[in-house]
Amino acid sequence: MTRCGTVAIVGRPNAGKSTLLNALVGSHLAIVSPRPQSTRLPVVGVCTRGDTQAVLLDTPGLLDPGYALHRAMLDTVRDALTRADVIVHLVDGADPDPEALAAALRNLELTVEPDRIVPVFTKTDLASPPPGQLGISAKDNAGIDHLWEEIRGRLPEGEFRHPEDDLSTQPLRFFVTEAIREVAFAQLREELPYAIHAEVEEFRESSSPVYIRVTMYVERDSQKGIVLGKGGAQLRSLGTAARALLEPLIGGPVYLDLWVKVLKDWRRDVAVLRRLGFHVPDTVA
Ligand SMILES: Nc1nc2c(ncn2[C@@H]2O[C@H](COP(=O)(O)OP(=O)(O)OP(=O)(O)O)[C@@H](O)[C@H]2O)c(=O)[nH]1
Ligand SMILES: [Mg+2]
Repeated sequence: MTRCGTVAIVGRPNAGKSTLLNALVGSHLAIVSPRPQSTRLPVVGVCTRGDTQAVLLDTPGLLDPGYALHRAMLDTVRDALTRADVIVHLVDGADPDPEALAAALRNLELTVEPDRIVPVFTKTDLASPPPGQLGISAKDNAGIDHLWEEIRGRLPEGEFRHPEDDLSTQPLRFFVTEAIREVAFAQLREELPYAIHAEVEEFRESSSPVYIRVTMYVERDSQKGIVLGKGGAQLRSLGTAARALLEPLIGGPVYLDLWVKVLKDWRRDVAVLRRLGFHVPDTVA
């Protein structure tokens, strides 16, 4: 009998959640950044090994919500915690906070059976886990197989929900916007990457090269100037890097047509966030 179920990957910002999803799926699906709070929407990865299929949910970091977008981010964590058969709680080896999940569950007023939770210490190439604790290093590819066995043992028996070679259930246009955010984290400084939201306006898969038009929203005029750069140089550099990430995913040449627009203070504006497709609850608990 095969096993199949949903696995939520949760933990504080920067714990290594997206890196683990990519390691399990074997593809660079989720954006990774040395800076915290890079994941905003859950990324779904499908990992099929032998008789077992795990639908992995990479979630935004557990944080105290500061503004409306944070409430939407935490709401996606709530949803993942509620749906998951198994919860992998990543504790950042470089900055451990083993109580983060318990605190988040209390704040969200959720209860979870303890045997659904697998606590995992990350970045063991930088620091050793406490005795008896499962540790992984995505950098050295250490402990991943052991973690997979822990996950597998907790998944219910059942048919696979997805074809064995599927890597995700999300549309390519989602990964287009994520690639743009990833290069924004790599190239733009300070607060600016956090102020960016990308939307695909047009996606012509039948044209050659594949034509993709994307609007990058920023919060202020001054930010628009920085994203464009002198003579448009910064925007071109973002486009070149994003294209390099996307072409392997799309499987061919891409023409990426990037535009920048101001959407004033969008991260704090509940009505705008909802229009952009974020689910913003009125309160978190
Ligand atoms: N040394 C080391 N660094 C790691 C490891 N796993 C992840 N990192 C780094 O830690 C940083 C954060 O990784 P992410 O995967 O983006 O973390 P996250 O938990 O998804 O972060 P948010 O989405 O912002 O909550 C990146 O710079 C990664 O390269 C590891 O095993 N060893
Ligand atoms: Mg992440």
